[in-house]
Amino acid sequence: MTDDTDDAANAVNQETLSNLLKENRRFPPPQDVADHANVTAEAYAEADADREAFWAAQAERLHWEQPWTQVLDWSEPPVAKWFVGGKLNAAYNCVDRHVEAGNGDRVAIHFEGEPGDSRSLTYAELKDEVCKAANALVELGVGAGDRVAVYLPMIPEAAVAMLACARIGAVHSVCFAAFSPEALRGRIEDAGAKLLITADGYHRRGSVVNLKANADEAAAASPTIEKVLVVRRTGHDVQWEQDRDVWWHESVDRQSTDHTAEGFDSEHPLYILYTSGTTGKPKGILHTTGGYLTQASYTHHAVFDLKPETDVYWCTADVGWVTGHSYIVYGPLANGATEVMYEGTPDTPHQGRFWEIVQKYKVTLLYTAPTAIRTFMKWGSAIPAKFDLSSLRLLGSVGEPINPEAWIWYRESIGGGRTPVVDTWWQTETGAIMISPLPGVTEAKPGSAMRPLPGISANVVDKDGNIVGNGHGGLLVLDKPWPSMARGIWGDQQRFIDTYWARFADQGYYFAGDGAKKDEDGDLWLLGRVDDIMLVSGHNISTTEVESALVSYPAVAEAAVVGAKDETTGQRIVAFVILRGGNEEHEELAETLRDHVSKAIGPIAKPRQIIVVPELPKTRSGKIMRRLLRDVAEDRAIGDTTTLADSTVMDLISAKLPHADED
Ligand code: 6R9
Repeated sequence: MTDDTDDAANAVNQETLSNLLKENRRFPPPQDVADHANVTAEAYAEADADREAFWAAQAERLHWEQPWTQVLDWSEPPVAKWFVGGKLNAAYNCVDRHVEAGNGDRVAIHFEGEPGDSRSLTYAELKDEVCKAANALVELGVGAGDRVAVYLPMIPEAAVAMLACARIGAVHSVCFAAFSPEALRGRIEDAGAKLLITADGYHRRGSVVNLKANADEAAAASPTIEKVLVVRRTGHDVQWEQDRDVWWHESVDRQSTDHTAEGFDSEHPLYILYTSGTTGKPKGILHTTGGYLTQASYTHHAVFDLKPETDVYWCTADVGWVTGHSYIVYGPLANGATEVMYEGTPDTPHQGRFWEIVQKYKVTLLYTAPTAIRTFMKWGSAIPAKFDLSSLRLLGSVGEPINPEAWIWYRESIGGGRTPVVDTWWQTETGAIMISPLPGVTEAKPGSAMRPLPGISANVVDKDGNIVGNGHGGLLVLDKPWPSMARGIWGDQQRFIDTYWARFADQGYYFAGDGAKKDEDGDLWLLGRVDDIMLVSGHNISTTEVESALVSYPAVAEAAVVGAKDETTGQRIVAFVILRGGNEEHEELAETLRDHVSKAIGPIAKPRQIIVVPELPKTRSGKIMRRLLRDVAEDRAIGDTTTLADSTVMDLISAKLPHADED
């Protein structure tokens, strides 16, 4: 076996996951946050006492055209029906009702373009835009149930287009503006979209991206597309299909600002969003209206502690990611928030761009991803220190496990050591946040998403579905239905069952595909995708724990580890690391890092090989694609890179290999 004599580790076998990393730092909520928190500790007990009554109370946050007759119908799992018989209009809830309540002058969106242009839309203006766009969609022949592909950059029209679809009951399918024509075409075909909404282009890293050219290529190969509605963003010359293309400013601007929002059934489809995971054909995750909007609104209120009158909220995600759907469009707008929307990248024209925006709009609530936080760590604390970030009162993280050291850096260097940090776990399939601290309640542990939110239930099980005890690792499952759960995979319900529900069919659990552990207090630590878990000498080791150990070494900003095939140990751990600014690669570095990991979590987790790289392969939502690193480590041809944000990264990494430390 191994030289690891730790009892817990010896008990580990292929059924559970090693629990190696220990973290003792604790951060109780600041008193002023606790004193005024939107949600207090009672919410957990209230929800436990009567889960359906709890969610029914949260649904009252919305305006219903017709009340529901049943909170939850779970008679045909895994397809839930929430707020059965109720009717509502998602766009009315996100826009009109705030105007009717007298808040029409409140800014909904502060838009900041990459070149520095900006504009602010009040709720009254947003309502007019959404109504005009809804009228334009109707004129273009779009009706309830039709699918509309949205291929737009981060401009307010993206939110307007989504809300206009919702307003008329059309189903939007947003595709990342960075996706290739072929990726867009495949999604249009799968959904059978009849309209494509796009833009001439957008600004990125100081240049203009010709989005229309990509849209044209996709549309030309998509027989279902009847019209292409084009927003003018950059003003550069574009190709024009006279019979097919329609300018947004010509079609939308002349419409009436009156549009009556009809109530749609609570289970009416709201959107499809494709998630590729790490492999395979993208899955069109289907979300419906009432339950989704209820949980998006409640979680945004609870987790970000939003005070709509005074807070300025900024979620840096792209609208093409589920985070943009739930926490740029539906959650914050349903709650009447004032939010920032930024078109560009964090380093254009300089590496302080995010902090300049926080300072300019006096952002109070910031929601970003670990990948961005680790990039900022790499660039160094001196950059944010040049800006006034004193407006910030809460920081959020989503997308990947946040390494404890990145959590601490975020709180210290961005939050001035005073802000709560909420690490929020959820998925495209869950629709909204599931596991997260509550900022006024939870004593946070850096790196832990802590507990399921009130009304949500999750657990950690072994491979047979037995619940593991505190101090043990295994597979994360969701064991009770929740309002914003996916209702299926568009056009492939069997795949929905096979992917998420078949594994623990006997128990009726939803299998999230993530590893997790419960610490001694029962708090949850996410350990990365199950597909990435490494098996070394009979021990299942999570990528997250080894990466977090590496990132806890001061010279390391970011790390990705993979298990590569090994004749003696099954797999050997190969680590790819990015150094923090000012640190150079040197001869002893690999040995130092190996020792550091060994001391931090144990000799079993020591990487065999350490490779310093300038960048890591990531998806458009910033997740590390370990599959590609495994190809490199096992010296194979590199697999499918179509969902990679920057296709040149793999060349940079491969170029580093001859110099790798091969001891
Ligand atoms: C919202 C979103 C879902 C997967 C999920 C998990 C990872 C997201 C996380 C996290 C650890 C967190 N993930 N948040 N892992 N801690 N706070 O990211 O949706 O793009 O569908 O990805 O992302 O692996 O299963 P999506």
